[in-house]
Amino acid sequence: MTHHIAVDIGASSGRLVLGTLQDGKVRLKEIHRFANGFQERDGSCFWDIDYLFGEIITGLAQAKAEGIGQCTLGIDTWAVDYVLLDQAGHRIQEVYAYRDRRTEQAMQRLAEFIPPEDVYSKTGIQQLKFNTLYQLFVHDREELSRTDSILMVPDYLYYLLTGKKGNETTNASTMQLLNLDTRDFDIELLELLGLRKEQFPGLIEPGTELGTLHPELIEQYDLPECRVIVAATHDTASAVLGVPAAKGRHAAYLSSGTWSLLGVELTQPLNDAKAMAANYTNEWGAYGTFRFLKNIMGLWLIQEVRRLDGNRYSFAELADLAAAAEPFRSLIPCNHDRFLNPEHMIEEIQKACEQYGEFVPESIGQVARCIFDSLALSYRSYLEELEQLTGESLDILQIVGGGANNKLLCQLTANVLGRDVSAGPTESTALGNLAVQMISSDVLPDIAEAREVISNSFDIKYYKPEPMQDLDRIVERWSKVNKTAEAQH
Ligand code: ADP
Ligand code: LRH
Repeated sequence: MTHHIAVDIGASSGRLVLGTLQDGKVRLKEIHRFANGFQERDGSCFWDIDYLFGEIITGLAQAKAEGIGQCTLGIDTWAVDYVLLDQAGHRIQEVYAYRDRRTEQAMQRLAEFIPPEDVYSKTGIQQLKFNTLYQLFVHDREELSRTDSILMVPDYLYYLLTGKKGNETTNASTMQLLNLDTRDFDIELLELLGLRKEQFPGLIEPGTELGTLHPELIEQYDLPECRVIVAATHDTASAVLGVPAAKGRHAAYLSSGTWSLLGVELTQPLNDAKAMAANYTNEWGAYGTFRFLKNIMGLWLIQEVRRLDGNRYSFAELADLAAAAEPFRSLIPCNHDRFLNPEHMIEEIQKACEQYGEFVPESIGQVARCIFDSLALSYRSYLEELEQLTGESLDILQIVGGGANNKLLCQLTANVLGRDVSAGPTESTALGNLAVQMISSDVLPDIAEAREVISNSFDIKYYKPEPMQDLDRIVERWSKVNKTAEAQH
């Protein structure tokens, strides 16, 4: 039996998960879990990348202590953020977090040099002001000029572990710098940023065997001997690989964590004018796929509410408090930019309700309810849009990620969509990461088989839509709130 370890670091937490395949089922064991989050310093937002690396080492040492002498290893993290290395291979800067406010005007400023339509037809990537393209556009010129290598966060963690540099493709596509036709960096976009192609070590596909852990690390920290395999290093790419087989249904997925990523898997990009107008993305997937999806603000809203409330309640308790509050009393346009990184999320939600003529939630349960109701309504709008754009009717939404634990949100989603919802596995990202390792190690033949195995290995919950009498009126109110928000900003 081979052991495989997934390092999966999301914006809110990270874990090392041991995966093994036994009797046609994949078994998971969490070895180590740790908190993650960006810190604000002097008005800027940064990740603590050294802390994250330390937690990976702690987790690997724990695996060894639990008897894992040999394994394969893969890493995934959130997307778009990057690390600059100098010629000696040292980090030049602190790692900016994508919610940093320095890219506020970057999209408008870059549009003076290249029409957004051209960027979209080249890359197929949705316009988000924190895409690497915009972050690099506003990055300190002097730092960029002394940069030898530009790596994404997981590429950098791989480099620290193995000394090998590369730009893994699923995550590299979120830079908004890859050209769909050439399947390589777009030279015109690089020139606009004043960058040279040689500053990127080169694209590598998920499944590539990168090497082994530095022997000094193994010795110093007593780590297992790892064959290091390049996972689909963008967490959403791994999450979608880890979605269980849909067994004949026409399914969309919802990767529900800090973000809600709602979409379908395609084998060709869909970057026509309509997809651009709706701002859907075509992120590169493993095995020749594309994730045609929409970023929705997601559980970040409740994470912030919980934090500002002093972490008094667990997420499960917050869902219970929301369940006890009056439904659909306050609606917010939850995907509005104002919620990306407001000074104070609870006050921002209250202000939005006041501005859009909605009941202003006071208690934590009311605020949480407002978030979940609004998220469910946003899933409905985007699922309908997705059907229009792809021309495919979708009869089930497969929710994976931490949000699949939220029974209230899952049931609300089924009710508001009027369609079936499945929930789980919650660790689909680690599973997708492990699937690539298992395929690369010939333990599993391909991703179709991996998804069958995932589907047979976990207890997936199903939610049937319950009738909602006043749904039409609620949907109408929801679209009015969104239109008002758009008109005001
Ligand atoms: P990320 O990878 O982006 O850090 P996760 O996939 O780990 O996010 O999901 C974290 C989210 O899952 C939390 O913000 C929370 O809203 C939700 N969650 C986790 N456990 C529960 C639970 N028991 N009940 C309700 N929600 C939960
Ligand atoms: C989810 C995610 C998402 C990106 C965002 C930066 O963790 O990777 O796919 O858009 O973070």
